[in-house]
Amino acid sequence: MLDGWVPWPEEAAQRYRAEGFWEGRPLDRLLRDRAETDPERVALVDGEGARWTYAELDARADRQAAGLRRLGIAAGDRVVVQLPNTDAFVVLFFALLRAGAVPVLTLPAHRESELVHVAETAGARALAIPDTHDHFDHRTLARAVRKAVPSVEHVLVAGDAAEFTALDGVDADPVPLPVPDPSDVAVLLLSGGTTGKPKLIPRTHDDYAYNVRASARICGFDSSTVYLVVLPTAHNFALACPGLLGTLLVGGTVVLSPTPSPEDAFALIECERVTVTAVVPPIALLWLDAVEWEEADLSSLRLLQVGGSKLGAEPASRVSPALGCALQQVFGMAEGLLNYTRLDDPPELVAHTQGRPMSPADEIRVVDEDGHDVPPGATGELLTRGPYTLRGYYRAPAHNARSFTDDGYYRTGDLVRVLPSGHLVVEGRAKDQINRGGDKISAEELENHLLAHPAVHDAAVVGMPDATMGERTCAYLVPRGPAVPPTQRELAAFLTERGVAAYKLPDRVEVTDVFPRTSVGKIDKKELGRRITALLHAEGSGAG
Ligand code: OOB
Repeated sequence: MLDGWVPWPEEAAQRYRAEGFWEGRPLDRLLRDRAETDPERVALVDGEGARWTYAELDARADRQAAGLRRLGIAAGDRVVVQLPNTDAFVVLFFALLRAGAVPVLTLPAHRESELVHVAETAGARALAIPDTHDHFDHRTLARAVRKAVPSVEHVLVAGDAAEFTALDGVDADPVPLPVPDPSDVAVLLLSGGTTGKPKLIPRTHDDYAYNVRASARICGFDSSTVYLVVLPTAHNFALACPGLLGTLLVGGTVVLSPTPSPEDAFALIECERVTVTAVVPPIALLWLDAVEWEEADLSSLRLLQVGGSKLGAEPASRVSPALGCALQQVFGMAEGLLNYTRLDDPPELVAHTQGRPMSPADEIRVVDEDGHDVPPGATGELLTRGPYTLRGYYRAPAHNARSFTDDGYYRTGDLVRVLPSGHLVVEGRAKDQINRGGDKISAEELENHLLAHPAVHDAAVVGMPDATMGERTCAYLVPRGPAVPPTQRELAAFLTERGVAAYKLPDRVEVTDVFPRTSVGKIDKKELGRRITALLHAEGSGAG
């Protein structure tokens, strides 16, 4: 058993097994099963049109698993994976599971600040990267991570490996490998974070396999499903809701899009006859516009899943007419709980709600600031526990004490109300996080970086309304003494130098002499939010 994570209490675990939510099978079996029943079907197509059958994908994963073991990667070792939407990701993911190692999934956009923290927290043995991606050399990043985190012995590179190990070369004749305990951690996902640094989310074989299986059922996935991966493969939504894994589970075909741009995605939808894909709202909005000028044939598309941040009812109602497919709203989180609008829900519910819990075993509560249940239909913070929702972050006892109730409910930080049908409407957020079109930014994490700037005395990061992204990031600064406050451009350069991911750079910087304070002396972020919203309105931009 991996140490440092919080398993479900034995009583709950027994119930989840007895009721069939947990099947006691390792996660990699979903690929093996299909390789046995449908070896010649196409499992995977990449952005360049290269194709792999189930048998080929399965064999590649076996050979790489054996190679990883030969390298010295042992059962229980954590391996930080930062790969874009390529076959290398899919092969490595299954190879690591088969080697008994635990993939730690990071986004291609993450930089030194995030990767060092993640590798350190995970005590990672290895790091897997592309050579370059999106005009960035990940080998330079790997050198910095290795220097800062000595436990990282191996750097595995997809492409030109320089002084590191080429992933392509990590192959060996398959060897029998020990079967992992299905109740143990299979994968560590990254949380959006609300405090200093991102947290790691342990997902077990049992719980993640259930996540995938139940999602695939609700979303009507079957062997005719052709799923386009548009979001990063490492994101829970694209990976397992039902995503890439849900498609492989049912013997469908996964198509990898290198980017979410309408040019790339629409061409692949037409060419591969894609039936379903998942996007965040800003991409949905972009696609709704792009169908006006892009000529592609999207007639194969049956379902567009939208989630990650709130989709407005107006754009929601435009999806079906414009794209000729059904819409599904998905309100999910890497921590677990998934809410889906159902394929047979009336259009009203699909346009106006963020879905209802996936599992009959999901327990939800909506509470006020004192932790008391609100009356039915009233807005409050969503708490949840269930067969695929974590009971604690990895190696984070102090944070866990705040993020969970004594009886194991996860405090989502999301403000919701529940309709009589059981559907949830997301009304806002109680957590100190900015949701920039699905990308989550911890205000505290960014503030800590800003406070390191010599000309910054104090910093407060708030969201500002934005028509496309839902919200963007505004950094309020109090300059240090007579120092000239940094401009937005200078700050961007400073934060980039510190290894902060580009999506976290403030979209706007406002300078003030003093911060408004609450009655207990905390920075009044609600007031700062009101100020920036008023300013945007005065300027005639923003919320739209
Ligand atoms: C997904 O996962 P994360 O871990 O990046 O972010 C989770 C948070 C939620 O707590 C909520 O604040 C927000 O993202 N969120 C939504 C939403 N979907 C997620 N807020 C409003 N409306 C929605 N539909 O974002 C994620 C994971 C799996 C499936 C889908 C999304």
